[in-house]
Amino acid sequence: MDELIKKIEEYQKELLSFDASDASQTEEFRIKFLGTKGIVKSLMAEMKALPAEQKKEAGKWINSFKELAEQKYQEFKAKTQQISAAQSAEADLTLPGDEIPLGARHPVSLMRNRIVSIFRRLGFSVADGPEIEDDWHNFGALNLPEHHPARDMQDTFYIQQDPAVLLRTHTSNVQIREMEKGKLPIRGIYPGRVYRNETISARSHCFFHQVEGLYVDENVSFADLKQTLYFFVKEMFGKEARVRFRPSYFPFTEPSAEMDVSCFICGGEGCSVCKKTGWVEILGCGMVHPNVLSNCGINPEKYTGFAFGMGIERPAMLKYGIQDIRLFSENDIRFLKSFCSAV
Ligand code: 2U9
Repeated sequence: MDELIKKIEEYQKELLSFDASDASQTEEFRIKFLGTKGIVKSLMAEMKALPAEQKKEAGKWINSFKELAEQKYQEFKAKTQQISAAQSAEADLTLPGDEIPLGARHPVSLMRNRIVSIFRRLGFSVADGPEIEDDWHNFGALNLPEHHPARDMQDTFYIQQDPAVLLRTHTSNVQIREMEKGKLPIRGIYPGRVYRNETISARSHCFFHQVEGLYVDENVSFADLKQTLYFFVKEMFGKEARVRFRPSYFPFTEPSAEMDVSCFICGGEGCSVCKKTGWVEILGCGMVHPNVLSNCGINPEKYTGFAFGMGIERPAMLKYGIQDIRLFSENDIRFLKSFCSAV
């Protein structure tokens, strides 16, 4: 199975570097990738030899490779037809120009903008930081020392020459950098792209987007956290939305909780989105762990803070009825166009 996936990745590289500038190269591409003795057919044959429980996953990989090949083939066809039409029209300058396809705001951006604008109205300011990060700002400062078991849940991508350099697994590195500046109070909201070393499927990807928030000052309490999140939920999901907190554990907050909102599709009656529970989990939160404050040079005897974090793709998938997380990063204009009127 792993070998088959590796092979698909190699073929994908080859496919992406292929360029066809005339009809015969386009046909060469079709025969090589999509022909009866082509690569897609041979992958299908290889899949048949796999044990039954691996076939489904392998099928998904092959299908998305096939879709990519078909898309590329259509692109080459359109391009080479245009070139030959232009040549035969002998550059008639009176002909109308080529239409530039217009997309629309990406659903991840739509969702991020909505979340960020609600917190901005509460006085939170927006900040961003590096996606390529060091071990301390991504893990160490957040009370996740080396060999801490919670690191396994956030396995990431490292740079071979220097294992202290990695792709951030959350936007919390930005909060650490803000706190290190030593200017208090801090009331910020931190959207951005994050990475996890996970197998790509319809439900999870090796990168996704998050929004995290942080408020550090004297006398910040769990009541402030709850009131802030209540406001967020009412603005985001409407006045009738209800919330519930469940105790949880994160190394960087204590106490910690997860927050559910009454299902915004069925209103809590029970449907396929909330798996008949009436509730949808939307974020994790808690009071910033005193060790995290100390790690950033802030006196935990004097200051307290709350923090929260939420993914963007999942609520966007639920809200816009998107079935496969991979659609977000395929850059297919038909997908984007379906959000022309969305807000
Ligand atoms: C600092 C201190 C504390 C941020 C937090 C969560 C809980 C959380 C997940 C939601 C879905 C990540 O995208 S997800 O998988 N996040 O549950 N995040 S508390 O806590 C912080 C951050 C920074 C300095």
